[in-house]
Amino acid sequence: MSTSASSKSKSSLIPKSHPRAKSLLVREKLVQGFDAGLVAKEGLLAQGRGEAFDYLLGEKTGKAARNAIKAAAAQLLLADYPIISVNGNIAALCPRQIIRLAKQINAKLEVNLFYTSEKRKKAIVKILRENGAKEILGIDPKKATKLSGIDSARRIVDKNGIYAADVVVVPLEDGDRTSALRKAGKTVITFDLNPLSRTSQTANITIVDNVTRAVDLLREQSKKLAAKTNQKTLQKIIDEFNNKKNLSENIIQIKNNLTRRAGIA
Ligand code: PTJ
Repeated sequence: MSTSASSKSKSSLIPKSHPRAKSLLVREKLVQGFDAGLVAKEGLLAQGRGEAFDYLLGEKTGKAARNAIKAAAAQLLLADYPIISVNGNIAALCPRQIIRLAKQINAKLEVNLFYTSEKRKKAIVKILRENGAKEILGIDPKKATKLSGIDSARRIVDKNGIYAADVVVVPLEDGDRTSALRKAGKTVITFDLNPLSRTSQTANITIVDNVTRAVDLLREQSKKLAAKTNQKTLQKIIDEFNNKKNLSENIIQIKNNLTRRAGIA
């Protein structure tokens, strides 16, 4: 990724020994992604919101998130035509990981932006290609069509991509499209650190975890299940998963962390 000298030097200003080095380095990825034209200004704010929830969750993948990852892996393995939607934040934070996930589950990638701009789309396509993506949907105007029930630019989808998909992965999403996708009969899987967001509450499967941790975990889980699980067992994993219950468990995890930190447990 081409980055400005200033953001490069800022990464090198974070000492490895800093107690919050990991989180600060992820933040720098976003800043570098912004400088490289991948991330919308609003994407920086979204990251800040995510960081706050990650802090409350303990900055690790909890049990509830692991269960959601397992259900998502089963759902993706049973999908006929899965698509992963890529926005600016994903392109900046984990381009290689998202491409590896797509390969593992045989899914296609579609660039779909909320704050749409041709220039940013081109930068995102470039970074995906540099990281090994062969086929990228959502960039050919001749293949564009509209998803009904949504007013934002996210309504423009690829006829051969999200429009045709049965399962759609929408990381860091806004609630409107999740709801429109559900109404269009699609199964929606999201990554969202905020268990209270409309997206989290509307998706079929919400992975309440940082994409920088969870994308690789989802790929590993998909590989594991693909190797030794039959269709009936995969369906059982999905049937036993309850998104509302899983979100409650994440909220309880936050509550327990806060109680412990307050010294009242
Ligand atoms: O690139 P674009 O134009 O498509 O725009 C992308 C953003 C992210 C700006 C857009 O989708 C947006 O405005 O999203 P929201 O409504 O701010 O929602 C983002 C959600 O993702 C919030 O609930 C955050 O808590 C959550 N989030 C932020 N960073 C992460 C995250 N979830 C998982 N991992 C993260 N790293």
